[in-house]
Amino acid sequence: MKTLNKFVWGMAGILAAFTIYSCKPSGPSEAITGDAASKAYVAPGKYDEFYNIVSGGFNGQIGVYGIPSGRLFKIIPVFATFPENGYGYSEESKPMLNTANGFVPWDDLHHISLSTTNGEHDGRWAFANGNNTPRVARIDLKTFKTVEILELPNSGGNHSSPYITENTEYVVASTRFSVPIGDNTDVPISSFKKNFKGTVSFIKVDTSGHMNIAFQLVTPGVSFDLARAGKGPSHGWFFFSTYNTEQAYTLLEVNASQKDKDFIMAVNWKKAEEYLKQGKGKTVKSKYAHNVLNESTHMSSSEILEEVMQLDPAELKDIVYFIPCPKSPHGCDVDPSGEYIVGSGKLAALIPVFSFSKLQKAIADKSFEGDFAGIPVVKYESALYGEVQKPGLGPLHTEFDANGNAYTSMFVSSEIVKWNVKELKVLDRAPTYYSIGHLCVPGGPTKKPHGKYVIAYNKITKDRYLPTGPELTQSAQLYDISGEKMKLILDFPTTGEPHYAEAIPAELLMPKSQKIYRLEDNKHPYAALGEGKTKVERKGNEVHVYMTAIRSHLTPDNIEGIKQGDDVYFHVTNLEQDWDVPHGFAIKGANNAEILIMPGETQTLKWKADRVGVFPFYCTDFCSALHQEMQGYARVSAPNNNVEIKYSTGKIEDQITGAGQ
Ligand code: K7E
Ligand code: CUA
Repeated sequence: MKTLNKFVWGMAGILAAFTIYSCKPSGPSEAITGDAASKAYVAPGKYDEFYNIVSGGFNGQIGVYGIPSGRLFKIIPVFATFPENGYGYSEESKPMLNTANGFVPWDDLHHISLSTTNGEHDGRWAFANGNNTPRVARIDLKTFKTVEILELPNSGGNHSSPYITENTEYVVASTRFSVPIGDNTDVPISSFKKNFKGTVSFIKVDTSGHMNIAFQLVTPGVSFDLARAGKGPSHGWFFFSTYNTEQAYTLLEVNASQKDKDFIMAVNWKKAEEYLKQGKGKTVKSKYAHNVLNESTHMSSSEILEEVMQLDPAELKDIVYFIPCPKSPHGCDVDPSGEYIVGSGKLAALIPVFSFSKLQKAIADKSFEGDFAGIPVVKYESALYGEVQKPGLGPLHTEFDANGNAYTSMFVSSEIVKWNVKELKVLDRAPTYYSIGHLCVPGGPTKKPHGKYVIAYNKITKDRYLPTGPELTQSAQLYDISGEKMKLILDFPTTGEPHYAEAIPAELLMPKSQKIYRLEDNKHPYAALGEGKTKVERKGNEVHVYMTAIRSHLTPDNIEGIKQGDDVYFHVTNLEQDWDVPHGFAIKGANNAEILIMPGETQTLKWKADRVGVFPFYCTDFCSALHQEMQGYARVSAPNNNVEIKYSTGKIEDQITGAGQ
């Protein structure tokens, strides 16, 4: 989205008159006071009404905020290493970031989807996309931990992702950058039309949440931007916005903006399932990683898969249809009733709303205007319900409330526009500060929106916050939508660059939130389930320390017999069975990070003993009055110095005096 700026400014004509500053920064003078501000006030000790699960963009993380207070509760590392808790640094979590390209400790996370049952939030999981090295992650909302990451083969730029079907049957992920796929990928870039393909991966989610790619649709080389599943009457269908149907491969700013209309792609996935059952799929070789956290061993593992099933919609009729949509559509959103599909052409001067029932009729009547790469193109008018005229400039995304209204973000005119879905009439506008990207109404993408608020996630914050050098904070803005007019009630900073977010009522997650890991369930192979079980073992040049942590000591806290060149594995089990008492572990000179061990959990820090000496280690999380005492020493001896492995806690030996030893 950072590039959209440039893209929009590159367009001649209607948009030329606007500059990024068209919405004049007016600054703190527009401060919100009195009644409005008090709506966002959550008194000390009181809980927020909603959890806001917010993508972090280029930080590869998710931020968890309270609404209406805007308070930040947690950062969940997903595709990025996180030294704060050792994610991607501990031996247990490293496999989570494995890919067919090896260890990839970063990604660009734009969208999240909260799991649904019957089209309503069920509070089980959040899914998130990695754009760059195409991946989809699953986060468990009991522990707020990333528990699974599945890489997507034959994909470039996994942007149109992760979108879910009504009962979380599938998570769907499609490609922004078409790429050559198959056996021969060493082709001229200029052979784009012939060799470059898009793919839409349908990832099956089982009842325990585990993901596997059921099939991929191979499509013509266009860019998929966003997507939404049908619901209610349109359950069984999926809708995708596309751009670059020009199939340009250079200077897209100009070359991908030639056509007056791109497409919404409608996919009948129930039909695709039938073809799959009839054996019409083709197994294709491709390598991709599947990483899973085992919550009883606390270890993640990574497996490289070798094959994926593909379906060709040009051959297998009745799966895919294109609907013309003006102009370079970005968002593609389905209203709570499942009847209306909103395409937001970021260069269009109107918002088209398509009707699912009209689309069905158009397909039945074969009301086509032709085909695109062998796939039927439905006539625009035959699928169109109507157009919202003069909504604003640069429509991007649309969310819905429970009263038949839609809220569309306008990047260029920097506002949220409220309009009535059935009547296609603009009802209200509220400025955003500045250049809104995504927006979120709690429950907005579900069958039963919770409403109450709309939250804007902005691209520019100039003058809203204290300056912090060349880059200012990222930010969101909260509007009360309980009345007819939207009312700005809060600005709050966010981490990373927020794109899509969802908000879910606190009562759906709070009761499920896990407080500890039960020690009796800890099946970690290196766990020490009691101080009596601690030990230090040498295996060749590996030293394994089975360590425990409890307020306020580490066992063992004196370790000798490590040799220079050894790889030392500190397997630390937190023996606490009490909520909110993690212990941390860090050792001098470690080339990675600390580990933060939750109550009842075991985590491992690998440390290369690359020099001779005595090295302090300690607990990093202020856990008790004697936290500063929670420390120890590891002695590393020269390889030729005959020091036996020896370890203890609380053992006072006769003091050795004098030099040496
Ligand atoms: Cu509009 Cu990447 Cu969802 Cu950002 S995308 S705004
Ligand atoms: Cu344990 Cu500080």
